Amino acid sequence: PGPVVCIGETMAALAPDPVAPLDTAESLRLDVAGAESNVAMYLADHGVPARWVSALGDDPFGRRVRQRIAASGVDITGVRTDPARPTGLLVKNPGTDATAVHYYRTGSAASALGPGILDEPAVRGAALVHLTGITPALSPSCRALVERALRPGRPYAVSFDVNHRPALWGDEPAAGILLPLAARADIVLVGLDEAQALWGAVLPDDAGPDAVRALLPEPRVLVVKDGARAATAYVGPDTYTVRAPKVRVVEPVGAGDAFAGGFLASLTRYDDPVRALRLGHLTAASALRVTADHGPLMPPDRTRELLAADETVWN
Ligand code: KDG
Repeated sequence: PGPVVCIGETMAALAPDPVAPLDTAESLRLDVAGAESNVAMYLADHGVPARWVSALGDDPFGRRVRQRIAASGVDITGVRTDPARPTGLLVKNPGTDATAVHYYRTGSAASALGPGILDEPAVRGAALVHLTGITPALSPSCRALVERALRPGRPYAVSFDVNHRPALWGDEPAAGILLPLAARADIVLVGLDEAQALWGAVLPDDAGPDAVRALLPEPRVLVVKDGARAATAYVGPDTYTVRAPKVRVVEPVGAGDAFAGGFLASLTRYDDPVRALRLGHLTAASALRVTADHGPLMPPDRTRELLAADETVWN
């Protein structure tokens, strides 16, 4: 089979180091951030051929992003350089409860991507195309790209992580745009709290994973992640739930992408859904243990041991 092709924007990311609010921080750490390239990196970590397709500015941040993602073993031959537009930037502002994210990405190189990218050789051979709900919020051309990738009769399967980023949508009704897009994907990943916040108006109060499946019956595979508790996979008529292992959380950003990387890596090897959920959880733990979006996987023999172990040893 062809590679998994992850399409979406990746930015330079700045975060206070040591952790402090931006008001008082004296130094910032430079990293990269992008949901889809995070998934590509975790896929590559698991030995699954992964390609990241996007656009970057002809600038130092763009070169930094390129180098970082290529160094992770991801094929970046499908990444364009746009000399007319900059690479996007994300700045993290740690607060007492949560970290606020500030975007400087309007008019970025990636925001000018459009449906034409799907005709590029980098996408044509894909077995699976991975997209997120971030891309349709970036620009009309990016939304058209996602719409076209999900067209009926497409030559690849599509996985779609809902990834609702309220800061990107402003007054636009994200709920009504993301639901029909998700409904057309083959594999959908969504957080339970994310689904409740986004689709609360059409979900029952205290909706659980089953209510989310009732809202999204179309995708062959739907994964509803209930934070630190569990994740449930609906595969056709069958349901599988796997508890999450206990993890000492350093910073949660990137964990959803890591989960997707582990889950999809397992699915591409035709593993059963329980094993795929387990690899999702174990990969998420790698992101939870670090401040960056991407953290190192545990040693392969430890992963094998935990995948084979009874769930009770996880907690
Ligand atoms: O999933 C983590 C992402 O939120 C982060 O890497 C940045 O892609 C990003 C975005 O658009 O918020």
